[in-house]
Amino acid sequence: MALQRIRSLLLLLLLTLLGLGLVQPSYGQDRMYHRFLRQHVDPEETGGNDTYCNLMMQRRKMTARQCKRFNTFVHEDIWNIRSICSTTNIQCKNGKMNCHEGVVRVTDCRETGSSRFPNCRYRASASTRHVVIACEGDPQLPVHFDR
Ligand code: PAX
Repeated sequence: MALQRIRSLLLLLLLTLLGLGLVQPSYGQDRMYHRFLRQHVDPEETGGNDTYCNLMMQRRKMTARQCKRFNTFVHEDIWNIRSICSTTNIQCKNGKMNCHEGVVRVTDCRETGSSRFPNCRYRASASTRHVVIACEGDPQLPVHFDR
């Protein structure tokens, strides 16, 4: 009985702290990190051709509701990508100062003019280029592909 009361009080305390914003659930950041992984990280492939983009944009669920117009896949180990988060902070397109830049191997997939949902079609462009990503949390994790 006493144990049950303590449990209820602890639950109430946790809900109060959450309500006051004193305890931050890491769920949001975790969700964004996993979305970043799904949309932008493909260490296995070197990509580079239209077939790759057509397949990967579908496989990574960026053509389910509409054709995402532009998306970059980074062909580096996740640890290399995460290490970009520890470089100097620079300004993101939205003005926030949590962006970082690095040079990585990528495939940029751009929707073609004749592409029509649900038959999304892409043109690939493979390169090694500067990218800018936004990072958040502790540890710092990539959450957004800026440019
Ligand atoms: P996103 O949707 O813009 O951002 P994307 O990779 O799916 O990214 P929600 O909850 O959805 O609103 N965001 C940020 N979080 C933290 N810190 C900063 N600075 C920040 N800026 C944005 C994913 C989430 O990150 C949040 C943002 O609000 C989202 O959270 O690019 C359009 C898409 O093209 C990709 C990247 C974008 O999709 P645009 O036109 O807005 O710049 N993309 C773009 C790409 O893959 N490669 C590229 O080279 C470029 C230029």
